[in-house]
Amino acid sequence: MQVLDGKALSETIKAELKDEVDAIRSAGGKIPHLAAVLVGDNPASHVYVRNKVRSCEQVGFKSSLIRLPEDVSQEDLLAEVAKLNADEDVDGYIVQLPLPKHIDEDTVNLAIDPKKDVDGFTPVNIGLMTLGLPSYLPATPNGIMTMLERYGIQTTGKEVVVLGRSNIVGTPMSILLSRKGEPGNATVTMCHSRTEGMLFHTKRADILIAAIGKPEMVTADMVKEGAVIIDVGINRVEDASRKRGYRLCGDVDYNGLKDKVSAMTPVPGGVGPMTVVSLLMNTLQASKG
Ligand code: BQF
Repeated sequence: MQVLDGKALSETIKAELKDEVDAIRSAGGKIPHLAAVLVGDNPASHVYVRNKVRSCEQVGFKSSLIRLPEDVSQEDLLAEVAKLNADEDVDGYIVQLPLPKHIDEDTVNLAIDPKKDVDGFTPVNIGLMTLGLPSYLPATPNGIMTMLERYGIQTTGKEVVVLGRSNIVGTPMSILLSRKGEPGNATVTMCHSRTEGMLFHTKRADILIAAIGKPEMVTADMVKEGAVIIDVGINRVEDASRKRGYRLCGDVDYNGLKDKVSAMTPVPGGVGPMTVVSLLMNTLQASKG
């Protein structure tokens, strides 16, 4: 089995981005600037934002972190968003999800200037993507597309099964893989919590993409021999033997599948690092106007 090493690939792409930023700096051009808004104290969100800020440093981007308290009003958050829209030095920014329950994510999302929406979450960018027009692609699906491309995994004519229908992973992933082009041209089936007879679908998949958020839910009996497995899950499961008290595991039973499939992403070190690198690629694009 081939391990689809997202960590190593992300380092390769970051080195390429750094070369490009160095060239921009030498030419006196605009240094890409990513801002992140982090609301509250969700521990996972803190880790993710730290990963993003550190990655910016590695490639020579400027980054800004705006921290707001858990009990910030929606009005004050929207005021921060308006400030970032108006800040000419900020090329792109993200509002880290999830937001506290008293804040309406859709309202915040609609306030983000689509030109600075490097997460590709606003309706304008989702619409452009769906029409196959140039747009900022959502980070996780774009990271997976980059991974398929760089590893030379053909998708044309293949049966792809996507588990999960979220706005940020399952739905855009299905759209990207079914559109014209390579990667793309696949026959895509989307499964979700209301799918009946899931096994029928998963066993037919040449490429199985799991984005459901259930630890090790995909087991060997569910997959076809020689399939390619993309594990998007990042689940914290209790583990008393670890210093942190938990370990990360995917939506896929990696050890159970590794002798049956042809290629698979590990967790950690698979899709996660590719997600972060996609955000950097979008930010570079945003800085070029
Ligand atoms: C790794 C995310 C769910 C909900 C909101 C590297 C990341 C994760 C894992 C990371 C994620 C997941 C991010 C690894 C950003 C990916 O080595 O396996 C990087 O930082 N991610 C996010 O910002 O919001 C999320 C998952």
